[in-house]
Order: sequence, then structure tokens, then C-alpha cells
Amino acid sequence: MADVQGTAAAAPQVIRREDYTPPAWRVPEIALEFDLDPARTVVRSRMQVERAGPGPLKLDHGGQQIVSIRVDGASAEYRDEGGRLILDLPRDSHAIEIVTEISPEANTELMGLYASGGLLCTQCEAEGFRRITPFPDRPDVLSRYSVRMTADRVSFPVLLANGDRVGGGDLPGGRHWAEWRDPFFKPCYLFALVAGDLKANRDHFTTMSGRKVELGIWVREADLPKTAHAMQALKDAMAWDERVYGREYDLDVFNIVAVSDFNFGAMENKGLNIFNSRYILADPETATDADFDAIAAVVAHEYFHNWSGNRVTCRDWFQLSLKEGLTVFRDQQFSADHGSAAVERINQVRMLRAAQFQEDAGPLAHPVRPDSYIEIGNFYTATVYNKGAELIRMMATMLRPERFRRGTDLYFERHDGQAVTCDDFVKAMEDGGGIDLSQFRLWYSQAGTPKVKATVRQDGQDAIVSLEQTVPSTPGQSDKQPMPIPLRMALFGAGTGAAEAGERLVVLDKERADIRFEGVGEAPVLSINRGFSAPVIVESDRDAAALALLSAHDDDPFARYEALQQLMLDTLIARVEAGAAEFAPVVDAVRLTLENPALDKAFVAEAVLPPSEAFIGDRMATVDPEAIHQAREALRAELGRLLEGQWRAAYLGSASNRFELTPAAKGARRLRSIALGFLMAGGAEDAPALAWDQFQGATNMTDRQGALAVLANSDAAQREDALAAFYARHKDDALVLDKWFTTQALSTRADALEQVLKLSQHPDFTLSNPNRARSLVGAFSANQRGFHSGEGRGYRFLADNIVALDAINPQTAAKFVAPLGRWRRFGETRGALMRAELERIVAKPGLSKDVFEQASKSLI
Ligand code: 0A1
Ligand code: ZN
Repeated sequence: MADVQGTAAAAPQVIRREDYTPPAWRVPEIALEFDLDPARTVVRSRMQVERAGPGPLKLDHGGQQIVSIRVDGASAEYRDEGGRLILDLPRDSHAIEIVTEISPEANTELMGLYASGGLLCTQCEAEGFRRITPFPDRPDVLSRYSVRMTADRVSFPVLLANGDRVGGGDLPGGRHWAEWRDPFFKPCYLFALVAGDLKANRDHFTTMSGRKVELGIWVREADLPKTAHAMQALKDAMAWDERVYGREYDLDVFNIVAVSDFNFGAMENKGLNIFNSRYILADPETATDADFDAIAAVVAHEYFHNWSGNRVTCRDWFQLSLKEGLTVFRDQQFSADHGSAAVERINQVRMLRAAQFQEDAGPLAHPVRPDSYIEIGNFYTATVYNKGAELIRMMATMLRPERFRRGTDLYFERHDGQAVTCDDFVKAMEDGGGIDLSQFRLWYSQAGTPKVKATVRQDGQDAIVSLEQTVPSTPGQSDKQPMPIPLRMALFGAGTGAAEAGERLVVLDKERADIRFEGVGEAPVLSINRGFSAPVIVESDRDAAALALLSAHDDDPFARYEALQQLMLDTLIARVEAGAAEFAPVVDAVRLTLENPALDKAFVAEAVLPPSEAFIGDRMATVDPEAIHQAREALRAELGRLLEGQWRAAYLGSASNRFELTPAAKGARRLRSIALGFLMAGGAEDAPALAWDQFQGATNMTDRQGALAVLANSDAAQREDALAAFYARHKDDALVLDKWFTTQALSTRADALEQVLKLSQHPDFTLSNPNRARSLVGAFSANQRGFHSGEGRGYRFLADNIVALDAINPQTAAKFVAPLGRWRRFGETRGALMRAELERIVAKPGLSKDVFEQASKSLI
């Protein structure tokens, strides 16, 4: 499909938050008719428009063919202004009818109406609706939709849209029709339809007021057995939102459809969620425990949007975090309530640090509520989503549960049916929770990860914690003000590890503050940012002994994990920088953790893992990926060797029997594969055989993939056999084959780049399926050692793929640019090579504005 505005021939237009003006026309009613056909679909739109202010009616237009435009029954004059149809209308209300033609099968961008594996489906967020029919494609125009579809009865027996089905029947010529009506006002980004040969896993949920809701998860018939987990998650999410937020579902039907070609994870269209199939389909044979968990989280996330996003939506796209930050926070709470809360928090923070801290530290840094964009698709970022969720979490921490709930109740009640701003949310927290958040609003407007320096000293019978914050400058924002940083902290005795002072919540709202803890008996060790209460980087002068003490005694599981991570991090950085460092304190701390019977396996498994190579690099002035890799491997080898007995015990003690998805069973499987990795790293003679046996004997994908990854990272003789066997067994299951590509793309071996170059020529590799593109190209760009090896050939590989993918799917291509944008961090030689690839991308004629924005900003 031609993308008229998508090309960067002229300098692309910058959209600014400060330029927001309310719409001049409302569209209270719209009736859509689709004559569906993969090659040529005719769309007839009838809109009732009403004047809300001065000015013409402006309809965004996606470049498709316009057959006719009529106003009040007569053919109408309009002009095209840079992708917008402008209609000067004389009266205050008119009936507009527009007929357009589109070709779903030619739509490779996967925005608007497109074909995927024999289905026709839509994706409208953020600005896809305009590719279906001209419309004021902005989230503050709310309409009631009715949708009539006609299609071939054999190819498309199922016709779904938002709301309730109100009619249907057969037509001559082998066609049939169905009509759906959605009684709720919604912005056009929540519109959806699906047509295809689908079967449903059907169930129902009775809401707290006793209404019965029909639930359907629609997939290809062969996939029906893989939908049980998603269905259970949906019912759990519906019950949880009633219990925790008092939010009840509002339609009689809730449908989910799984599609195999999708740019993101899933989409919360009103009453008709559309999912990337990887976040629906699972059984123990094909999905890992992490997949099962991600499915539950994404199903819950999309469901929660029904209130945080759909009933209360965004005024404009700068407010994206209004719905995304809040909904991520809600899905995080849901996951914590349904699993191990400590491990959930560890994983959330790991993800935040891996994606968001990097974003905040680089050329693409932007505030949670951005000030400008060229292409809004580039702002579905870890900052808007995950840092946005941390902002909600900080407010919840400061308010405590009861007052936070009063705030959210007020928010939903006050703004139901409206399109509002992040500031409206904060105001509801202030009014409902009784708190002044004036200074807190800085978290929405200032980019960059704050740093907090913390030291503790004894002062007679007291301890004094000195805190100092700095907020780094980021592109376009050099002058930063101090932010209010809620820090949960406690003190432990340096000799005994005994708790010396109960936990306190301190809000650091100035550049500096001294906090006095009274009545401290012995020299104190500081436990700070417990539970990761603020998304900041803490720098403290705690030495190895203090960190080891916390890792053994802290009663906050996150802080305990963090202490061991910090100990490993300090050790590894010293190793890289000074060439040598004592591993003994780390070995002792890991031993104590492994031998502590009070800790559950899931926690132990996460705590003993050294920080990732990328995270170590983030804390260094200049990143030398190979040196970091060698240091980390040396530590893993030492841990493996010196604690062989403990790893063996952990391995044997975690043998899987019956497959269950309880936190305990998942923790055991996780620890088992991690222990196997350490045995291999330590050079245990039987480790390759153990890995092979685990691979061969596995009764579930978690054990199989765990063993495969260990072998894929090794030089073991069984490596090739395992990869070949995995391929042979799973080559017909696209989602599992993605894992095969990813495992090799993430390999820590020196030849990862060569393997990836080969795999990119594999007959099963294609850029046209986003999951497959991410499984190889996306994964490899996160392989710190592999990507930066080969004198720039890794960079060239990435750039070549960005350019190739840009021609078919700019939105997904743009997501691959960020790793090259980190060029400043990798020293002169690598930096120049990375920059050269960015320059090559930017110079490409016909580049999309999506990739142009990311690549050009990355050069600055
Ligand atoms: N709102 C969705 C994310 C999403 C955004 C854009 C899309 O376009 C391809 C698709 C999905 C969510 O937060 O889950
Ligand atoms: Zn979302």
C-alpha cells in the first residue's frame, strides 16, 4: 500500500504537544460498511458530524483510493492538504458519506486493514484508521460505531467487530454478512474487525453485578488446544480488576483473536482484542514458563485497558503514558498477585534497566510525556510504558493502598467517557488521595534517569544518611530541577546483620538531604531503594562486606537481590578496569544464597545470575564488550568450579516431575537450567552430557530450551546435534522456530556473528513476519558480544536489515535502530563504524519517516 505521508522526501513535519487544539468537528455516529476481499475491499463510511468550534472538517487520509465523497447526499468539494482532506461545511451538522478502496493483501505495514495467514484483520493504533477510511484520526474524537461486513462465506466464515453482534445472514454468490454495534463512544484507534476461518474457545464470566459475559478466544482450529492458559488468564484478570480496582466489564461479549503477523504484542480494541499469536498460544510442549507468564501478563494488560485506556482515553498521543503507564502498572500488580511478587519485581527492574535506562541515557531519551514527535509509532517506548508505570508506582507508594484506590476511583468516575491528559490523572490522585503532587509532575516532563548518591555515618547513638540527587541532561533538556524521589530505606548492623531501624519512606525532594535515624546500636549498613521504590541509579560507598551482609540478611527480597547484584557488578567492573579483582566475596555470597533453606528456588535462581553484559557496560565510561564478556565468563567459571557441589545439588534437587505452572515448579525449572549453565561454565566433565540428557528427556519447552541454550553457548560436541534435533522437531511451528533463531542469535560464542549471517540466508528466515525478524535481527542486536564483534560487520548486518525491512514495514524497522544509536558509548573505532551505518540509513532515498526519525536523532 502506498504510504503518502510515510516517506521522508521532504523534511518530515514535527508534531508538538504545545500546538494541541481541540477538534472543530465531532463525529458522534459512524456507520461503516465493508465489502471484504483480500485484493480489493470497498469501504463505505457514513458519518454524522457536528460543529464544535470554528474551522473546516479535517479528515486524515492514508493515501488509499477515494471513490466518492458526498455531503448531505450531494457530491462535495474538498481539497487535499498534505494527507488531509479539508471540507468547508456551511452548517453545524452534516451527513458525510465516503467510499474508498483498499487492498488488504498489499498492506505489508500491518497498519489499517491487512491480511495475515488467510485472515483479514485491523490494527488502528495509533494512526491506522485513516488507512481504512478518511476520518479525524485523533483520540479525542469519540464516536459510536456500527459495522456491517460482507465477505465470502467459505474463506471468511467468521466476521467479528467491536461490541455486540446485532445481525447476519447469507447473501447470493456464496457471500454472507454480519453487523456489529458498539454502544460505547470510542476513538477510532480502538476500532477493529476480523474476518476469517476461525474457531473459538468459548467460556463465560459472571461480573460482580451478576451479568454474564460471553468470552471467546478465536484461533485456527489446530491451535484451539493452546488457548486454555490465555482463557484462564482472562477470567483471572476480570475478577482481579473487580476486586482490586472495582472495575467491571461493560459489554456482553469479550473476544480475542490471535494473528501471526503483528507489529506489537497485542491491541486492546473495544470488546475485540487482537493479539500477536505468541501472546495467546501455549502448551507445555511448545511454550516456556516465561512464555506462559508473558501470556497472562499481556492478556491482563489488554483487558485492563478496557478501563485504563478505553473508558478513559488519551486526549492526544503525547498523553500515551496516561493509558500505558497505568495499564503496565496494573498488569505488574496482577502478575505479582498471581506469582512470586519478589521475582516479578526483579524481572520488572531488569527489563526497566535493560531497555528504559539505556533509552534515557542515549540520543532517543524523551520524557514520559513527550514534547514532540515525527512519527508517534516511535513513542511506544520503554519510557512511556515502563518508566510510566514506575511513576504510577511511586504515587501509589507515597499514597499507600487505600488513598491510591480513592485516587483511581475518582479518576475513573470523573473522566469516564472522556479523552484526558496525564495531568488529569495526577490531579485525580491529588484530589482523591489528598496529596500535593506539584513537584512530582516533573517526572512527566524531565527525561533522564536521576542518580542518587547515598552515604551513611554514625553520629553517637544515631545514624545519618546523606543523600544527593542529580538529573542528567538529555537531548533538548540541559537544565534539570530536583525531583521528588521516594526511597524506602532501612539500616542493618554491620557486625550482626540485625535490623537496626524499621523501614522508612523518605522522599528526597531537594538536591541534598540528611536523614537521621535515631538509636542505632552498631555501625550501620544502608539498605536503600528497597523494592526499587524509585526508578533511579543509586551510588553508595558500600563495600563488598556491606553488600555481602545485605545479601545474606536484608528482609526485603529485592534489596537482597540488589546487594548481590551490586557486589558482582563492582567486582566485574574492577576486573575489567584493573585487570584483576577478588572473586572470593562473590563466591561466598553466592554460596550462602544457594545454601539458604529459607529462600525459594525462584528467587535463588535470579539472585545468583551475574548482571548482564549490557548492564555492566551501562555502568562503565567506555564499553569494551569483549573485555566485559571475558570478565563475566571468568566469574561464571569460578563460581561453577568452586561451587560445583552446590550447583549439582541444586540441579538434582530441581528435577522436574509432573508439569505444573505453580511458582514453586517454575522456580525449580529455572534454577535447574541456571545450575546447568554454571556446571558447564565451571568445566564439570559431565556437564555436556547432563545438558544433552536434559534436552533429550525434556517433557516441556522450558527444560528443552534451557538445555539448548546452554549447549548453544558452548563448544560441546552435542551442540550441533541439539540444534538440528530442535529444528527437526519444531520446524513447522513458527513460534517455536523463532526460539531456535533467537537462541543462536543470543549465543555467547565468538562465532555468533558468523552464525547469524548464515541464518539470515536460511529458507525459514523472512523479514515480512515481525516475530521472525525480531527473533534473529532484533535478538542479535541485543547480543552485546556478537553484535560488536567483526569490525563493524554486525552493525552492517543490522543496517542492511533495517533498510530492507523499511521498504515493507517501517514501524517494525524503526524499532531496530536504537542499538546503533549507542555509538557514543563504544569508543572511537566502534563508534565511527556505528555512526557510518546510521549515516548510510539516513541517506537512503525513500526512507520512511519512522526510520528517519530514529536514525537522524541517533546521529546527534
Ligand atoms: N496499545 C497496545 C500497543 C500497540 C500499539 C500500537 C500497535 O500498532 C501496531 C499495536 C499495539 C498495548 O499497549 O498493548
Ligand atoms: Zn497497553
